[in-house]
Amino acid sequence: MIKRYIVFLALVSCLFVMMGCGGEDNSAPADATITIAPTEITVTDGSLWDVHRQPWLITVKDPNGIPLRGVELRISFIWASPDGRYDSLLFDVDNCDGINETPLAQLNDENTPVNSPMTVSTDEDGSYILNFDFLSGGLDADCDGLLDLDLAGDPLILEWNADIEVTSGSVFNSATFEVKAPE
Ligand SMILES: [Ca+2]
Ligand SMILES: [Ca+2]
Repeated sequence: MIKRYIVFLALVSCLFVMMGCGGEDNSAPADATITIAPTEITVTDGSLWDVHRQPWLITVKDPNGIPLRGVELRISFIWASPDGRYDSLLFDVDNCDGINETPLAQLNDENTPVNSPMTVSTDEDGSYILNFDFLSGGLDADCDGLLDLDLAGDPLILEWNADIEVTSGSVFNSATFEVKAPE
């Protein structure tokens, strides 16, 4: 008798866990809105290449503008490493020791690097701050501390772009990010 009671309790608590914490229940409702701030960033960088950080504020609200907390977000960025597609796209910008370890872009949960796509939850304000690291500037592959030049004598500057994509259930939004050389 006692055993059955324990089993029953275990079953009930499993149900509650599934209802309260189970995967899809934490997705944004279909009528919610995801905002990403800023909506667009263009970095113009002609200095020696380096890694920089850009925070993005992601917020989920219901149709009445009420922030939704505990909503699960899937954040992805195509150039973020490692994601299995661009593992070879690493750069040796730190000390020119011949070991490439800096990705073109990196998603971080606070200060912890996380693979793309990453899954996080909104806080009590319905928000999540993504720490996004990116590489910009001009190449110095020969490690002389000066911008490397192409055959025409122009500096070789990184230029790339992609969208930060945020999904929760059927709700989606994106923000554009671009790195370019000065005109
Ligand atoms: Ca290195
Ligand atoms: Ca150089």
